[in-house]
Amino acid sequence: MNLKVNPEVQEAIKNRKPVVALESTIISHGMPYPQNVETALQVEKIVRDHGGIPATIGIIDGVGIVGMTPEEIEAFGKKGQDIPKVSRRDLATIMATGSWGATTVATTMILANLAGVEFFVTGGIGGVHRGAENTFDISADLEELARTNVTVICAGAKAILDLPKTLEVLETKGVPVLGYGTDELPAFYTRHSGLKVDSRVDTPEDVAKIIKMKRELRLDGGVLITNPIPEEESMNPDAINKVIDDALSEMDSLGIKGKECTPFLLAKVAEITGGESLAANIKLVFNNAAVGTEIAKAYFA
Ligand code: PSU
Ligand code: MN
Repeated sequence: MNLKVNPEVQEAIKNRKPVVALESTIISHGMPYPQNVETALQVEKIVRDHGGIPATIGIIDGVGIVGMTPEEIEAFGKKGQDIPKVSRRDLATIMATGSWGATTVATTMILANLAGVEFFVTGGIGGVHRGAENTFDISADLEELARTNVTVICAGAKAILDLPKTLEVLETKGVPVLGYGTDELPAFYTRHSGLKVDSRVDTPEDVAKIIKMKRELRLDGGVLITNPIPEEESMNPDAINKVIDDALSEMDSLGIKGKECTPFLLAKVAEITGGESLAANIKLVFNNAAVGTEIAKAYFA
């Protein structure tokens, strides 16, 4: 198999230790250098501080790497957008041709699952884009959550997406959307979307029980834990929504489509907010790393 699992990660999987997968699109396409590398390394440290084993995932020379070295993380950060963003449809081509690839939520789930990693922490998932009724732009992340047995801990989805439609698709596909300490779907930079999650969970043990029950029932697919950004780091909803609207109209006027949409919007929002959104983004990933590792620990306890 075209998969290289870091020996420490391999050993931890074998011994049912709490391994936590991390994605590389957030590094190469989601944040600028050098904050992307600093964040990725700090997230790994938070996972370790909570007693977990981090496994950052990406593709190097056609090989799926599960558990990158700090040097590899540095390379993903530095090369940035020169590394192709790889979703489900791209995966076979990128690996067959020996290319590098930054894995999205979808492909990080696929490679994590192949290696036997059951938990994955990120910032935000892809979803149904605004205007999807015309463009049909729906992230492959949703399809992957429907079929691959990996629990994903995130801060909800950004308001660059159509959040009500994203929830509807997750419902259709049978993906449990759990609110960590909240009844409301968090909207990434802010704690509130005005939308209800399926169910509120308050402890790592609550989540572990639900995941175990889902597996017992042989209901294939992921579980999505949405963990709100801490109050003190969250952004002003009116301000961020205005910025998002501006970024969306610029995207339309530039004619940006398909897989370029998400990276464009992330960069634009960071640019307009003068780094404020980037700071919030970094903090929410840290928070997810802590909660995700606690959930993985409760699951394997
Ligand atoms: N949302 C974010 N930050 C990100 C992404 C999404 O807030 O970095 C990345 C993730 O890798 C996600 C991908 O899987 O974008 C979704 O891209 P698309 O919409 O093209 O499927
Ligand atoms: Mn898309």
